[in-house]
Amino acid sequence: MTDLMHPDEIRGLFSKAMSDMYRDEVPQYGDLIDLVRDVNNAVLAGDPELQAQMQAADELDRLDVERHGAIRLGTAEELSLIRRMFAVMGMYPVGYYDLSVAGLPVHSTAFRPIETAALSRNPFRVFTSLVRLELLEDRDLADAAADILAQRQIVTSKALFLIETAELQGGLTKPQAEEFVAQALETFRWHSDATVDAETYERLHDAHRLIADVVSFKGPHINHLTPRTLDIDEVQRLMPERGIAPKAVIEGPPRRDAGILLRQTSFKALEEPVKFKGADAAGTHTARFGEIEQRGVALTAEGRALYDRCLAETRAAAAVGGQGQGAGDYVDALNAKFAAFPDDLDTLRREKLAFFRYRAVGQATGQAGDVEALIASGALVADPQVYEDFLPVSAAGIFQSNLGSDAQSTYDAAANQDAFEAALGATVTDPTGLYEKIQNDSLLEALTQLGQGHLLAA
Ligand code: OOG
Ligand code: NI
Repeated sequence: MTDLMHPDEIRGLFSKAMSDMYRDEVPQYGDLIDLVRDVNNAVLAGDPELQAQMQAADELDRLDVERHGAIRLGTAEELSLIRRMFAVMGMYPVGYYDLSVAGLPVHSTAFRPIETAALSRNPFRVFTSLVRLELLEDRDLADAAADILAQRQIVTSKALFLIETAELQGGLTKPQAEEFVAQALETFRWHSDATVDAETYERLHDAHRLIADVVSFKGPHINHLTPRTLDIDEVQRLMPERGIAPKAVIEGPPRRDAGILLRQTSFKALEEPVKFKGADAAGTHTARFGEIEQRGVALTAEGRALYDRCLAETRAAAAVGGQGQGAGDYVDALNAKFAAFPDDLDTLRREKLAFFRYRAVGQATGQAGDVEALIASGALVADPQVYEDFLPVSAAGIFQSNLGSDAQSTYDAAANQDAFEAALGATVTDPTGLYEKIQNDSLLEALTQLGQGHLLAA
């Protein structure tokens, strides 16, 4: 049997190749990476406790390579092909995000690794949206868009061959993996030659800017690549000094001592020159942007319900404020409404609002009365599990801020996870179940290691 490269290693090669390509395509991305690295180093240098905790939890190494990207696809065939491509790199569809409620004609999933070891190696994720042409009111335009999409092939024939090889062989050899990465990269490259004429582009654009972005080009160009920072407020503050103008408000929860879920902010990329079919003069299109994120602890279903409630109350309060409300007012409302959310890890754990991963350190003496006693003795440590997924309200805010404020539409639509999964050719995994399993498995292993098997029955 020939040696196959581990999918984690293929994903590492691929995320590096994507990062290099995006740095060439969008120079501001390179500036942002440098800024995020500076801020992360400063945070770790100023907080030895955090540094030690991340080191012990095996979370430090991944930080420097951690990125998420986003793509938008046109057809069911494309979505299922992309699923097979990402599977070669150990990335699987997790979660279903309905964005029609936010006036966007797409629904989405995130391809990402799911095992603890794979996540600590390189948690590369791609937020992947599928356009919902069925939501367009202009049926003629929807048909025309479908015809245009039916003509493109977003995966090179070599990449397709290697995907099939991986499926048959159970993986790829090193030379095959290297060729696969080079070929897969082609799918996500930016093409300034549009596949449509300027008039068709305008019609698509009028229906929705997202539709024009998906339908008018050869493939699903990667539209942003996001590094993870340990202090998003600091990066946001420093961005203008490096010539980058972020959106006014950070999406998601407020700044807290015990960070939860995900905070994100983005900046608009430049308008890019585009050559439409049959045109001499260049047109323009805004496709790509930049984004940063800060990740906190994953929440249980109860924690998530509390988060959703606090956020809904914030948005309602900000809406009452109405026109003329500034970013400062929104942040005040956010802080006020989230006061109801416990802000220390120990309470989040005891109240079962967040997910943790347990590890044994040292020895336990005798039989402990309960898990709390083991934690108090220092023999058992509970590390917060990083939230590895996305947030639909935040994602909608990121989409909107980069599409321009004129992109507000309303769709008379409901979530349709069944249709999404039929297009995908697979079911999406429920993220909450993944965190729960990691929590339970780690507790079992740690208690066994500490000779506290009697606590497992409890
Ligand atoms: C995806 C926007 C969502 C995020 O981080 O929530 C996203 C897109 O614009 O295609 O990337
Ligand atoms: Ni993003």
